[in-house]
Amino acid sequence: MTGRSSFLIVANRLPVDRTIEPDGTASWRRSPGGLVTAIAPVMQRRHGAWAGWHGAPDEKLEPFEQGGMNLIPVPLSAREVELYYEGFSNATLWPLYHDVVAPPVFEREMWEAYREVNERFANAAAEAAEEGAVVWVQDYQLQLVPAMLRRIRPDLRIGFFLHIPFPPVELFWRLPWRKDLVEGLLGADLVGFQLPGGASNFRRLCRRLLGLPYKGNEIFLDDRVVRTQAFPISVDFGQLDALVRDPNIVARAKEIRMELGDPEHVLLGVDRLDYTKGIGQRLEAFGELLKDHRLEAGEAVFVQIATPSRERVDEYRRLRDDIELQVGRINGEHAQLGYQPVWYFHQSYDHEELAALYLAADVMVVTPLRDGMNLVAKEYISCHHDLHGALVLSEFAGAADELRQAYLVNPYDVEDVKRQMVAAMRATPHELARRMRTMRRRVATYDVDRWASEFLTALESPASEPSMRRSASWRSG
Ligand code: ADQ
Repeated sequence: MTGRSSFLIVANRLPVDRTIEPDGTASWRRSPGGLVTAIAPVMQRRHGAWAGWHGAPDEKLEPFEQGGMNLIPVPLSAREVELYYEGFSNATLWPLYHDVVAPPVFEREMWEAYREVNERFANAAAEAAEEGAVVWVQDYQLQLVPAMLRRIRPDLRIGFFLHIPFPPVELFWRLPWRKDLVEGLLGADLVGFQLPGGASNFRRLCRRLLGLPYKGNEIFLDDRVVRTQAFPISVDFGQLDALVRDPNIVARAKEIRMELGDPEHVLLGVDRLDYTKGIGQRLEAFGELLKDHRLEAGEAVFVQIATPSRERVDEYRRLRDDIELQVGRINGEHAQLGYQPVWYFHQSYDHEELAALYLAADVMVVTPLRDGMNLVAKEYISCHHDLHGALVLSEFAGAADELRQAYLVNPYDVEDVKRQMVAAMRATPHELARRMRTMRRRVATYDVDRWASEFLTALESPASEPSMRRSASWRSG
């Protein structure tokens, strides 16, 4: 790669995966996912670059080009993967930001590694960005980068987007390094959140922790203004909508239903195997419906796809064992020859197979205990131009703010989950179509392109003058 870039993404991972061919040669493939798709056109227009870890520890790679993107690999040692990634990011911040649904680990060694790795990302970005470039930092693994980067390169326009929830002040307060993290984020010109609630939690925290005044969306520092705002992320509606019209996908969806024994109702869950996703809660509800005979044997099957995730973190290993035990119990108690109630897959799928599964499912069950947004819910909606299909959705998923016509549930209330699952299965085609139509309109309008362009437009538009500070009230917002 030659030269510096006027537009730079900084994320924990590069948007490519390495595949090894049968003859042993390595090649890179663009990883699936909305973020890359949404940002790729901007990258091409602006000679953009992306800095991130390439996925293998203890390996230094030179910058390279792939699919029109300039990629800048940031190296991580095996120890840093353990302490910065599995440790501080996924054993400290992840549970803390998700309402402490698992106990967060507070270890100084992990924090030190997090700080050092964030410094490395900031240096890589500082080197790659041209004068006055726009730099967009992604997610909880890199919250110190905005301030570190501003210190080296005050000329840059820096944006940050948090993909997970930002917790209430009372929870964040527990973090021994709370001040460092907040100051890290305040290095950005714009801090984006999934929901207005996250943005307001952050503003309140800045006032309580650092005594900073704010007004509306703006936080006033001595010499600058930091804007905070919600930008609910979305999916590539057009691409999914076109995909499920492909006759091959339609045929595959039919085939899937036949392979499941052609039951009246196919219920589906698709998640990373994560304790925030409420997989156990929805299986419990389904198991009880069979036990109570509100569902007869053969009437409904539950397909749970659980993508392997963070398998070296203790909490995730325990979760996998728990879920697999639970699936075994339900099937043990309720299966009959020719009827298996729960089909569980601990595997990843390509997006064609996933689309066929969405199309095949009558009821999509999304029951996280806390989730920043949840793209699976929006993907399911995008796949149902037939206006068939119901979404059972947790009130604690960010997506519930937009998808009000879903069958909303409190995942902690098993009776509520059971009731709504049954309501979704028994709804008339007219009722399903009414709900689906409204939800599709929402996702089609607010797709991932719109998310990216609204964020970048806000980042590049000027904020208020710091002198506004005088009129900012300590109680406002
Ligand atoms: P995640 O916690 O990973 O994302 P989610 O938003 O549901 O959760 O995204 C998961 C993605 O992985 C979806 O696009 C889904 O299709 C895909 N996926 C899941 N299982 C799969 C499988 N078995 N095979 C292939 N693909 C699979 C975090 C936050 C979310 C937020 C997103 C984006 O936790 O709240 O919505 O970032 O900001």
